[in-house]
Amino acid sequence: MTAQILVVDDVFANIKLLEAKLSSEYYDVISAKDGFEAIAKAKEHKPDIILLDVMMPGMDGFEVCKKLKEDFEVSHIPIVMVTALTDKSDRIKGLEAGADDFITKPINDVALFARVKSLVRIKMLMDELRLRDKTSIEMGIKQEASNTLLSDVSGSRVLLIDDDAVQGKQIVSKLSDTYEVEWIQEPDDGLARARDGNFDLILVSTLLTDADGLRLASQIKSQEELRNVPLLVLVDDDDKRIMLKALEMGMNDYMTVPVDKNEMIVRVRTQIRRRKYQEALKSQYQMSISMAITDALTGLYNRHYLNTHLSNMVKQALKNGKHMALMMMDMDHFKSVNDTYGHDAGDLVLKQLANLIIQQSRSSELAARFGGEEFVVLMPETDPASALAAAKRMRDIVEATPFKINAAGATIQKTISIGVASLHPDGDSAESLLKRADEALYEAKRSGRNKVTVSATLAPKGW
Ligand code: GH3
Ligand code: MG
Ligand code: MG
Repeated sequence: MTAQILVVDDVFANIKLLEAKLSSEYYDVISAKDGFEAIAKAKEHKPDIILLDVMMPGMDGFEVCKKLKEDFEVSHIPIVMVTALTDKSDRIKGLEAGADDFITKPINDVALFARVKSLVRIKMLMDELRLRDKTSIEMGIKQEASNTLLSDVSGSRVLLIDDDAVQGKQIVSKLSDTYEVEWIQEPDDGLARARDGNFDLILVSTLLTDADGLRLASQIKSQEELRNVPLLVLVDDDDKRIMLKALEMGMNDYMTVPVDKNEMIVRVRTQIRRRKYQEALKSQYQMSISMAITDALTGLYNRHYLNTHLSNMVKQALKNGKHMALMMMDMDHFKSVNDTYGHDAGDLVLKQLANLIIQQSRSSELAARFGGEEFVVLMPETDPASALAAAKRMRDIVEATPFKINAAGATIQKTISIGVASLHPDGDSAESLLKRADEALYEAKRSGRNKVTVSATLAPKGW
């Protein structure tokens, strides 16, 4: 996943510092030295995130933020305000101006990367949702874009697990204006409640007296039905080790206690919005089933939808200077399933393969049945190396999965061949991208099957 970040600061040394930090994590950085330049560059480059200094001469960060949020062209770009550590009123003003998150100077790397990563992820889902809306509107199966409504998350359900009576009460009071909060003081009850309560977000303290909060958080996160429920942990301000560990363990973000009210509101909001976008993508898919754009046997998108959406995705990626990739896969010796076990067994195998593909794909990816036993996955914002890794994972999973061939539960082993192609920044198109993937797939078959091959012609830098 690659992302472009606009860094705005009037002090050149600060820009350089952030540029060095962010580049080391492979973000693409552009910069602006004042508010006017920031607005101009935001409109020109449409970055994925803006890191905005508050204190700047001429136009301060609040005013820049407000102007950007009022401008339809750029209002969807998440803004992180870089504020002074001491000044709480900055955060209130930032919130009023529409900021999506805050970080304080001097900048702590863990905080910086956590915020940027969360926001890049949500931006990516949002972009894909907007694109699918566009495709659906073009295909005449939808009247207007719906996702603008999703930014309102008030009334969402939050579960707080914290045994500290004073701290818990403060957090509940800070969040209750906006969210419906349930507070569990007994950590032992936390897991069961998390499972049953249908929450939009879960907050777990890592400062529990008699229990290991991080372990509890990780137990919650590992429940299949809670996998997509955002989980934030409360950590001690000085405990960098726990912050890092929490993020490594897959928690969505952390907040340091005592928690600033405004910071908490935005951070909770960001995570709930991410979940809502994921759900919107899912429900769009559900809707698509009744719209004749999915394939009847497998339930995946059909070739017609794929073609329309691919062409939009390619245009968007070229316009924004983004990576994108696709994989085309085909089951090896599928005909022999039909010949040996009958056509119904073949159908059953195809359905199971489609389910595997869905399970393996991320919410922003789009899986389609391209033809008979051929499938395509579109991967927005995916660089060539990640696309190759995803294809290899898919190949491995298929090889390791027994496919049922009848109701009695008899199974067979199958493999797939995959061709991967990545978008080239100049002169590429949906047609040529598909063609290269198809050629790579052919090569994978020719070289013995159960293989992943990357398209050689027009391979972008990095191969
Ligand atoms: P290869 O490894 O070269 O891909 O060999 P293969 O046997 O998988 O490929 P081939 O293209 O020779 O055969 C594909 C077969 O898939 C032929 C066709 O009858 C069958 N097929 C296509 N669509 C369906 C379907 O919806 N259901 C079933 N059961 N079979 C299908
Ligand atoms: Mg085949
Ligand atoms: Mg085939």
